[in-house]
Amino acid sequence: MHRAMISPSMMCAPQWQDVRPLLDQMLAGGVEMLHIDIMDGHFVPNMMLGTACVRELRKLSHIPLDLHFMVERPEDRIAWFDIQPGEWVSVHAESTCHLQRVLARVRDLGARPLVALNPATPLAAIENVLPDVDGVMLMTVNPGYAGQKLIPQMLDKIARTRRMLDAAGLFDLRIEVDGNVSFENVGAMHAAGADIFVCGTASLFNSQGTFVENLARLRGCVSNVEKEGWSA
Ligand code: S6P
Ligand code: MG
Repeated sequence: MHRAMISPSMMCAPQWQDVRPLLDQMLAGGVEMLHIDIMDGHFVPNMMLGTACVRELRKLSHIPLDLHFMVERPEDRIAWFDIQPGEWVSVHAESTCHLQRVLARVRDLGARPLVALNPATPLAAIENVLPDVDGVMLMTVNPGYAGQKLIPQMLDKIARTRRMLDAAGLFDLRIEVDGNVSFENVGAMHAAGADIFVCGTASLFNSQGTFVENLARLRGCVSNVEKEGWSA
């Protein structure tokens, strides 16, 4: 089991007018990356976040960005975002017929390519690009919105993905999960093999606690699984 990494979903952050204090709390809490949802209104029925926002976040923080492209023709759009070495970049298998080419371009930029899958897309769609990626990003809800419920069969999909990677000897590849990573779900997701957690309204930006409280609670949930295993 890889050590868990936390990727706060910035589209869920309530403090956009002045994001600096939140970024300071993220840095102090050891947040590993910042999840940026890029939606074009075509691949998904929603639009956000844009190039200006990405540029601004890079100026304000050195935490690596975790860019999630939910766009048609990512081969034409990726250049707009001036991807930096060390950033994580998810490209959906469903979004382009030139998937391998786009992932290779991300790698050429010194970034870390992840291949992303919608809930209904079978794992067979990615078997030929596994040598080209640093991990697999599994949507555990249908992409487009925050605040949705986990699609239950995604837990088994996480476990099947881990088995597929291990069977291919790709032990270092990570599995990112995105959608309803709640305090209740994160343990089962981690036990199934996920190790990068995109956290939005279900946990880090849940109004039951402050960001700092929610981050501590989330780290507690994952470290329990790492120490003691998981029992539902
Ligand atoms: C949704 C997007 C996600 C959301 C995240 C929200 O299409 O890709 O990254 O921001 O899933 O999290 P939550 O906790 O509200 O489900
Ligand atoms: Mg996302």
